[in-house]
Amino acid sequence: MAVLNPTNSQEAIELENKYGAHNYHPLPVVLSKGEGVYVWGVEGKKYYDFLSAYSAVNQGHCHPKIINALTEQAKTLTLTSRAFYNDVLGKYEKYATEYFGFDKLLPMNTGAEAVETALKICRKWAYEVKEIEENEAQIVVCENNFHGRTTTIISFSNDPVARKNFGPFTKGFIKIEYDNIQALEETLKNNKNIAGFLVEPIQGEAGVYVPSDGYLEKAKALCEKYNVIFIADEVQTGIARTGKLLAVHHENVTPDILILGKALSGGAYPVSAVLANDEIMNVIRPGNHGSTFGGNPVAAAVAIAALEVVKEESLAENADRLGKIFREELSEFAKTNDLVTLVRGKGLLNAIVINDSEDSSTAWDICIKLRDNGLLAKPTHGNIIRFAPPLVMNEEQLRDCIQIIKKTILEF
Ligand code: IF1
Repeated sequence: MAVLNPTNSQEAIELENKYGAHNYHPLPVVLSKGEGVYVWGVEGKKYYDFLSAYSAVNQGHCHPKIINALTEQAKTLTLTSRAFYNDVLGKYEKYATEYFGFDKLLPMNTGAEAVETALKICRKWAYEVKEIEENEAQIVVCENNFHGRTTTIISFSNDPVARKNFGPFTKGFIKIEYDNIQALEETLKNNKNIAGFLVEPIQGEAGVYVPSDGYLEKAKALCEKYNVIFIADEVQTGIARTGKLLAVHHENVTPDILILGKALSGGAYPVSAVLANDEIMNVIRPGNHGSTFGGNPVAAAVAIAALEVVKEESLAENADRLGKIFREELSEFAKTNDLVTLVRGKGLLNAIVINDSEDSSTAWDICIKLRDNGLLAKPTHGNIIRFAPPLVMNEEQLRDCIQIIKKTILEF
């Protein structure tokens, strides 16, 4: 019988199973507290968090500065809607546009909403600036992309589990192979109706696929050549996760439209954003787009604090340095162990590929054992385990985690 105030894992799991939609298959662990790189189970067991809520908690759990911004603003003014101005949104928009180097910011709440917003801006720009025939705009996306869960976004996904029985789908998207610059050039050369190219600088959910050096730079150059908008989805790779403020900065690429989410709030509140310069963003006029919570004072205050923490604590530099140690150590280990075939990633967005079939339970079983050994991670597709700790981790903690990972894999 489920109880209202669960005091142990079993009861908490039963409550979710009985009263919650089954749209996830969580690892069997029930968390009740988070601080920095640690989370605690409801029975008090302490874990290293090596998922960071899919890179939303880059600044560490419950960062004091971010929580203080959240609570102070929440006690003052939570929501006005955009029917009126408020005294925080403009400050946030100024701070964030200067922080990332764009003229304007359109505030939303979730990553998927920001992706949808970017698609709408791109299409409107295509009709009103590039003068593509109305309803003919095409946006190029990559195979094995992940950009969110809305009906339009899954329309251009090729993940059957994310798509099946959710049709009919939105038209106007062309899928090409990721990290294949010839495929992009062919598409842009042979089709006059291309409005934009939407790409993850590293494909996260697909299994942390890092594209070839120069791919993003060449893709941006092709977009310029064919007057196509380069849209970078940095919801997961942004905010210092890959060792630079943005993953596109590994190639000195400035996207025409930048999409942010997740760690834009440090995981304290749903905050996402679309940034662009005036010649693109000014196609949006009053009434074209909006959101009840988009740009609310709490989101604005939290995002300013979350972005300040990234700079004050040099999180990008820390992610770069610790990520190199992580990949070096685990690559060495992979040479001596036939269960781990390879390690890949950038900064503190990494993954190991397990030497077993896609449909084997080995990656999952390893994550269960990692949990027992005090570290939380979860497989992405099949036999790939993503490792993404909060960027506030220090070297001693990282080396402790590396030991836990090695010890656990050796137990198989
Ligand atoms: C789930 C992972 C999945 C994203 C990129 C947009 C969004 C995401 C690059 C949408 C969201 C989350 C969603 C969550 C699991 C996680 C995820 F890659 F991060 F691990 F699914 F692929 N662009 N990613 O990664 O942002 O609307 O969720 O705020 O849906 O299961 P959102």
